[in-house]
Amino acid sequence: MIAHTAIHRPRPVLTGMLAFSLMPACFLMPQAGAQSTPPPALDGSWKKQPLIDLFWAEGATAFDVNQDGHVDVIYGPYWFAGPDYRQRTLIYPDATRTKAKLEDGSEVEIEGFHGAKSVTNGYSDNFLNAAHDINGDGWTDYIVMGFPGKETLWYENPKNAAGLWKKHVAHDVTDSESPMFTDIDGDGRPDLLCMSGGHLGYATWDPKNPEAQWTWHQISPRLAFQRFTHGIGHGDVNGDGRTDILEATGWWEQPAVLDGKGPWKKHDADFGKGGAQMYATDVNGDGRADVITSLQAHGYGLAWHEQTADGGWKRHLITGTPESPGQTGIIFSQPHAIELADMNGDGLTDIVTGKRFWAHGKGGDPEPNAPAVLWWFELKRGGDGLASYVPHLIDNDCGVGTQFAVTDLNADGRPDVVVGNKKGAFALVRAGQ
Ligand SMILES: [Ca+2]
Ligand SMILES: [Ca+2]
Ligand SMILES: [Ca+2]
Ligand SMILES: [Ca+2]
Repeated sequence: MIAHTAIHRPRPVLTGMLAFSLMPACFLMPQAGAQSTPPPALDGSWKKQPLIDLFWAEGATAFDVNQDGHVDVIYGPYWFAGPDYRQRTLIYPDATRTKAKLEDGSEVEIEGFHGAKSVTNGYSDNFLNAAHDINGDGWTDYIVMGFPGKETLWYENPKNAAGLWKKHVAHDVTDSESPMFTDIDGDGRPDLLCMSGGHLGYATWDPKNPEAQWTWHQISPRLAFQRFTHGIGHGDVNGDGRTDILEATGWWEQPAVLDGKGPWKKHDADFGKGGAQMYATDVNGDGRADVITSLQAHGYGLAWHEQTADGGWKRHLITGTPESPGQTGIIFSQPHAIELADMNGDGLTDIVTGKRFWAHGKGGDPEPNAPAVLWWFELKRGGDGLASYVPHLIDNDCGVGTQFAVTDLNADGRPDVVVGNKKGAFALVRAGQ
């Protein structure tokens, strides 16, 4: 294994709004003209462990890479060995370097892509991650969805052998900003849900020939979908047992027979201007699937859309927009990554999301320098079709990228969170018993 040790370098100047974002929460006040609510003080219920402060990816994942019984964290070209994540080992080459200016005007070289540390905007080649044993050898492999419009790759777990992991191209044109890895066709294997060549669809691999490129199944006509299209998701919207596909302008109904002939039936709906990962799940317990999505990945608002008896949709705002505080009164911008998980073990599915840090740099999008919050929203059902969410702050200075992972890192039975973005990577572990 290739073990890396931390390299100490002079720190670049952290000026202006970045310095602001690093201030303790108690000093944070809303910026002039800003809408974001200042986050409350951290209550100690979560422990944050920064793993690296270099920008290599907008996502992260976690699985037991070396099969020692401890879940490991995977971020960009590295895996960090659990349970302390102090040893990092290379998966693919980490040769990218960028420059940052020091106070005296000199330049320093920084590992990775332009992000928080270089105070300059850039983009990585690794946007979203997933974990699955693709080749069926009993070892979990690492799936990398690259820059929007580029390849989806999978790196083959080397089963504790030394050296880089073998790279395989799964799908060459992965459009959409939130491709997902989930079972669409119901065969029990996850598929790559994305857009490609203007079509909505999914890619599957052949377990008998796992090294071959995956097969693309388009389910829509050629439309205006492109690499930077926002909002895509899945769930059984009509309760027929088959997974349907969601996007910002509606849902596509999976037919009874997947013969590849003709597009799936589209049902128009207004699920916002284009969010991130979208989910169909019954929020209020009335037996009908509802749709959870952010309304605009680079704007504001997290919402659930209640499916009414006539198949219509009623929007319930959970976090606010500049126009409305929403049910929780919590407002933050750039909800560009969303995961669902039962965070408190009560059997109801909660929402985890946060602010994408510097999606378009320190001057792009609304309030790029407001606190980089990470929240979970606890679902409460009131009966009679009522539902509401109770906000719980996880952290106020990590945010999200375009994907993150919710999984139990320390085997205490409670979900933890792994984040990768332009600030680096963080493990957020539920504290206490
Ligand atoms: Ca391990
Ligand atoms: Ca494998
Ligand atoms: Ca269905
Ligand atoms: Ca419902």
